[in-house]
Formats: sequence, C-alpha cells, structure tokens
Amino acid sequence: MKNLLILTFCIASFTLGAQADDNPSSVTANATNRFVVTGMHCGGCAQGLTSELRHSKGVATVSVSLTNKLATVAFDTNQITSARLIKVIREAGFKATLAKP
Ligand SMILES: [Cu+2]
Repeated sequence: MKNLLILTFCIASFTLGAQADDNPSSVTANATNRFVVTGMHCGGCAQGLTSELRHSKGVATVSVSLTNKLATVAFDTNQITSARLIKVIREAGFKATLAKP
C-alpha cells in the first residue's frame, strides 16, 4: 500500500514535469546563473539569444543585457545544467563563460 502511494506521487510529479515542458514559464527554478556572452552586436542578437534560452527545456526566466554582455538564466537543475546552457548559447552563435558570482 505504501509503495502504491509512492508510485502515485511519482506519476503526479512526472505529469507536472510534462506540463512544464509544454509551458516553459511554469518551470520552477532552483538555480540562477549568469553568463558572460561575447559576440552580441545589436538588440536582435540579444533578442535571438533570449528566445533560444527561453525555449530550452528546464529554463524558467531569461534576461539578456547587450550592454553588460550578460545573460542571466533561472533554471531547474533537474532538467538542465549550466554546461548545457553554455552549449545553447554557443549554438545560437555566441561564446559564453560562467560569470563569477
Ligand atoms: Cu545583432
């Protein structure tokens, strides 16, 4: 009986997770990292990078500053890692390193 309760809880968690994938804004962030981004030249670059990050699984909120060359990303560490976020930034055509806290 106890096992059944645990199983039900797992299925409920999984369902919540699946909903979060469909609606990125409902991701619960448990970490925020800042990345130094090089290669952004205009507001279009910043906007493009913002949308690439925002559409990545596990990302809750994204804030990209062109003037400070910084991308601030709040994310769920169970779904995505800072290394993976750097890869997303690189795939969007920029270079990124983790900013010092
Ligand atoms: Cu640009």
